Amino acid sequence: MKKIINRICLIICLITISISLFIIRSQSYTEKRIPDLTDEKITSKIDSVFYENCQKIDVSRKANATIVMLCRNSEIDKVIQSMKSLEGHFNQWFNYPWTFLNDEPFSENFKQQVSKHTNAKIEFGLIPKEQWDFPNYLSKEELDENFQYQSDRTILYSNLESYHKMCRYYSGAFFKHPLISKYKWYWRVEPNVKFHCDLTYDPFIEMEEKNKKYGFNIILSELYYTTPNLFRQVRKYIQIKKIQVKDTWKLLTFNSKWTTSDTKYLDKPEKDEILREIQDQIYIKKFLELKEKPKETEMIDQIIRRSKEMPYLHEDRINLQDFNLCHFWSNFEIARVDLFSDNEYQDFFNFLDESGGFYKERWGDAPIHSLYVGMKLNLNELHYFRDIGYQHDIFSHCPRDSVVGCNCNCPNWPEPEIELSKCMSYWVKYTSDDYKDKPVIDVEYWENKLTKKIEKHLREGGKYGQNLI
Ligand SMILES: Nc1nc2c(ncn2[C@@H]2O[C@H](COP(=O)(O)OP(=O)(O)OP(=O)(O)O)[C@@H](O)[C@H]2O)c(=O)[nH]1
Ligand SMILES: [Mg+2]
Repeated sequence: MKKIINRICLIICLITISISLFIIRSQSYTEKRIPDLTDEKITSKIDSVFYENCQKIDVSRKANATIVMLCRNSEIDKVIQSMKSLEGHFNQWFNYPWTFLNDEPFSENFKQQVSKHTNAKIEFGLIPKEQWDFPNYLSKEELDENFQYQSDRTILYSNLESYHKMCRYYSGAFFKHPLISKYKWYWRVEPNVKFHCDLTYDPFIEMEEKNKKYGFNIILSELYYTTPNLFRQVRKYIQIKKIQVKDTWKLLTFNSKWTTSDTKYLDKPEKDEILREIQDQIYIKKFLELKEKPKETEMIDQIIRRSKEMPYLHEDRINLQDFNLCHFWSNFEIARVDLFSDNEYQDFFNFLDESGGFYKERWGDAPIHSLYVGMKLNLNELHYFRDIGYQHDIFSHCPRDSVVGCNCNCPNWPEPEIELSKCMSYWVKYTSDDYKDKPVIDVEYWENKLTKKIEKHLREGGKYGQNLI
């Protein structure tokens, strides 16, 4: 009996210790967690979530929209996975038609299988060969040589001809397909994606009402070596066509035009740094002009150090701008078909296509759509679907229910708002209500002002190089 009582005591003790440890751990976790972007309400006059939580479903109005998926017959299981997820969280209530596109005819099995997973209309489209394949004037040898070259440099997916074709098709032609061009809106979905929250309102109707044209879910940085020449081509296009870029452009670029000077101070984006540099240059000039140099060893050291410095080489800088590599991850898009199907986009695409970047490099449709959006749309025409929990591949955005979202069931997975936060933080910064572009620094004004100050300082016996700013 005593043995049994002892055992029971031991078990109770162990349970109590475990519970206490669990409470202590979770408390210290809560205490330790530093607030990050995911705790913030990202909301401004430019863009906010359409609704913060679940809504009463209203299907009284419908948009002219489709859910589009480009896929292969062999991907049927992954296609069904995506369908089940999107139907379960959204389309079972809204019944938007599905459109499947393929460069080969869909099999009967594929058609039968997918039709079991939606009550909505389904259409299956074959992609015309001339839109899928590279133009005839490019020989197989030339294409293979380029793919092999990229593959040798270990550029992701670059040895897959089909991947290049897919990116080129999504960049330049999917919206021309008659099964897509009849719609005003599309929601792009891929095989094997997951949705983590319910979407209880109609995103197309909301986009339409708020005059939005392009909706995204994840914004991240492109792999540099997939698109080394893309930005140069886009800038060339902007110059030739004299395009006035819209304000989304700043989200995707580093602009080095901080000053009124085209050539000086390019690597110094902050005002303090630019003024310091102006001051240093004036001191050096004055010092070198002296017939008899005083024993200012600091100045001599500075001049020697500068003469040895290697300037940073900005490989892609063109017209004082760099692509910051941020782009909307286009495997999720809710957008207007005519954004891409109109002549302006077609002209832009043809220009890029002729440069050969879809085979000489591995340009993705994501940076191409994004740079076009950057050129042509203002930030208030974009929408961040923050409330849509979405997983593709290794990235999964899932909102904290406490901030936004409806019935979210978030996986324990790295959150792009934190892990990939650089591009997202630009979005937050540029869309915030109190954001103002930095005023351009008038170099001539500061050169004159600091020259006078330095001359006075030196006349009064001051030291060379002393900071007067
Ligand atoms: N019909 C067809 N669809 C393709 C082909 N290549 C890719 N796709 C589809 O195009 C979309 C993007 O292709 P993925 O291979 O998933 O490209 P990704 O998303 O960049 O790469 P992952 O990170 O591997 O998913 C998917 O919907 C694919 O099913 C192809 O050769 N034929
Ligand atoms: Mg994919």
